[in-house]
Amino acid sequence: MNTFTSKFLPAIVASIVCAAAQAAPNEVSAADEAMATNWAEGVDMDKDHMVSRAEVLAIVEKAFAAADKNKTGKLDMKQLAMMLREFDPRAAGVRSSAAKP
Ligand SMILES: [Ca+2]
Repeated sequence: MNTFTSKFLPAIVASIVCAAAQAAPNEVSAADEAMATNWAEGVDMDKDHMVSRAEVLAIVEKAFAAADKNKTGKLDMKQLAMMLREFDPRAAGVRSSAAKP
């Protein structure tokens, strides 16, 4: 696991599941499942109806690259906030723009 993955992946995964976990941490509602299905639509590149680690990492890398406007390989807090917002369905709509093919 590279530095980018080890530093950002846990925060991004937490961001993705945060909205659902706030209401009922041990249950997945139909709305939560619909949100995940909608988000996965742009992430599931091989269309096997599963989201692999590689597919998630590809989306994270794409979102990082989009947020790193000055191409330094690092994000300041504003850039990081913009990137994380891409994964928060409450802020960016049900489907993340980072997840769009
Ligand atoms: Ca897949």
